[in-house]
Amino acid sequence: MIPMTKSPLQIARAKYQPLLPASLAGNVVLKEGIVTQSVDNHIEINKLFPNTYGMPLLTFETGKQKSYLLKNVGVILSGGQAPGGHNVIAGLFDALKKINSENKLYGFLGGPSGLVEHKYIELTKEVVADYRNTGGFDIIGSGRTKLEEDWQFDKGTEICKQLNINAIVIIGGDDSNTNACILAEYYLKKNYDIQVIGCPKTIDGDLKNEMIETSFGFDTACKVYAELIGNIQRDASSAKKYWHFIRLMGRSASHITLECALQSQPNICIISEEVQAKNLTLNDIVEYIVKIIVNRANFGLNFGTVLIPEGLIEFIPAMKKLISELNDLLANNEDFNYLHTDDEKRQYVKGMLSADSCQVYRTLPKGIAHQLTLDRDPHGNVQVSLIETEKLLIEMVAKRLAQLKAEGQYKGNFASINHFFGYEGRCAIPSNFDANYCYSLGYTAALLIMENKTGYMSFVGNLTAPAKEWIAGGIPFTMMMNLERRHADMKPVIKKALVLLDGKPFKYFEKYRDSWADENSNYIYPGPIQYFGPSEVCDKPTQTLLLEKGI
Ligand code: FBP
Repeated sequence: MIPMTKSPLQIARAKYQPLLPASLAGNVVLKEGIVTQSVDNHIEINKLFPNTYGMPLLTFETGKQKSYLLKNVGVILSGGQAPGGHNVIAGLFDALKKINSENKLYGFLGGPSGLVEHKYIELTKEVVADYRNTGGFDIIGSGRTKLEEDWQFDKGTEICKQLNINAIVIIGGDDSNTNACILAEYYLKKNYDIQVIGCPKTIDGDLKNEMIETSFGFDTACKVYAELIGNIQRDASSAKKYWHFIRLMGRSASHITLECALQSQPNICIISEEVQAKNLTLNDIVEYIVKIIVNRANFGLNFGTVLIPEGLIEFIPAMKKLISELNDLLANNEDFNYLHTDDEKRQYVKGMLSADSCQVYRTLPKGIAHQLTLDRDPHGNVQVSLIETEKLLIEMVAKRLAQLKAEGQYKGNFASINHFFGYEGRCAIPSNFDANYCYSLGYTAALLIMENKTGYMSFVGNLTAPAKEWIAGGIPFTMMMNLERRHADMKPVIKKALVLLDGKPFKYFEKYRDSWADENSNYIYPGPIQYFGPSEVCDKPTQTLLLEKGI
C-alpha cells in the first residue's frame, strides 16, 4: 500500500468549488445605501474617527463590465483560528486574479506582527491550491499582536510601499476589526493611500449585529462540538453511570453553548447572560444543577450532560467585580510580575482587593484563584479558556450532593467526567455553509478594494437562503463601534454581541429546557458534519440563525 499524504476527504474536498451569491458571479455595480452612525457614543466615536465615520452601507448588484486599476493586496489572519479562513483567502485571491491576473496577493506571516516585522509571502495559485476548503490558518499563520500604535502602522506603511500594496485585508474578530478601523482612519488621516478592509471571523459568534448575521467559523465549530456532545449523550445513556460536565469555548458570549444545546438537547445548560441578568451566585448555579441531578436520581438515572460556557465565571456578578479589580491590578502593577511563588502572588492580590472581592477570592479553590491571575491576552481579556469552570462546578456539586446524601435527601450516585471542547473545532474542515460564506466574504473584500473603499467590513447576508440568493457588500467599521472599558480606560471598540435573553434562540431554549432536564430526556445526536449528500443534511445553517430569522 502506498503511504497516504492526504485523506480521501481532503482529496475530494479540494475539488469543491464554493458557491457565490448570484450578484457576484459576473460584473458588478456598487450601490450606496443609507449613511450610518455608531451603535452608541455617537459624538465620541465621530470625533475619534472623523475620516471614516458616517459612511454609507454598500451592496453589490449585477452590473456592466468595468475596468479597475491594478492593485496589490496584503492579507492578515488575526486571533484564534476559525474554520473557513483559508477560503476567505481563496475567494480574495480568485477575485483579484479574475479582475486582472497582474494583481498580487501577499500574506503577512504570523498575524498582525507579520505586517510590522515585514514577514510575508506571495500567495500564488500553487500556494492557495493546497488550502482550498481546508480548516486552519496555517497557510500564513495567525497571531494576537494588537495593532494600535503609530510606529506599528508606520512600519506597516514601509512594507506596503516596498511591495506596492494598496490595501490590507484583516480577517479577525471584534478586537482585530477594531484595530482595522483604527488603521483605516490613520491611513486616511496621513493620506497614505492604503485601504483597510475587514472580514468577520470568530467561532465565538459574538461579532454580529443588525447587518452581520454571523461570524464565520461559528457554524462548523458548533457542529463539531454538537456531534461530540451527542456522542457523549449516547455513551451516558448506554453506560448510565456518569454525569458529563462539558465546558465549551466562546470566550464571553454563550452563543456556542446555546447553539450546541439547541442541536443536542442536553439535560442542563447554563447561559452566562442569564446568570448575569438574574444576578445569580455560584451557589445558585450549583443548586440549580443539584436539583436536576437529585430529581433524575429519584428515577434511577445517575447520568446526564451539563453544558457550561467558558466565559461563565465573568458573568457571575461577584466574580465579575473580582475579575475587573484583578484586570486593573494586573494592568497597572509591575510588582506583581516580579513575585515568584503562587503563594506570594495570592497574598499580594488579597492585600490589594476590595473587602467584597477579597472574600470571593478567598472562597475559591486555590487552582481557580491562580487561574484568574494568569496573564491577560494582548487586548486585556482574561484568558477564560484557561479557567476550568467545569471542574469548579463538579467540586461544588459533589460537595452539596454529599451533604444532601447525609441528610437522606439524595439517594443516587454521583460520578462525573469533565470535558473542555474548543480547540477540537477551531480548525475543522469548514462545513458547506462556512466554505461558501468565507469564499464569498473574501471575494467581496476584493471587490470593495477594487472600488477604492476603506474602513469597511466585507459583508454577506441573507444567509438562511441558498448561497445564490445571498447579498454582498460592505459595512463601515464605525457603524459597529462604541466605547468600552479596556485595561482600566474607556476605548473605542466594536460592540460584542452577547446572547439576547429576549431573542428567539434563547426563548426556544427556555421553553424546552425543563423537558430536556427531566427523567424522559430528549437527547439529539447530530452526528458528524456531512459535505456530500442531501441538502437538508449538508447545507443546514445553525439553529441560532434559523431561529433568529423566524424559520
Ligand atoms: P477569537 O476571538 O480571536 O476568534 O478567538 C476565539 C477563541 O477561540 C475563544 O473562544 C477562546 O477563548 C480563545 O480564542 C482562546 O485563545 P487562544 O487561541 O489564544 O488559546
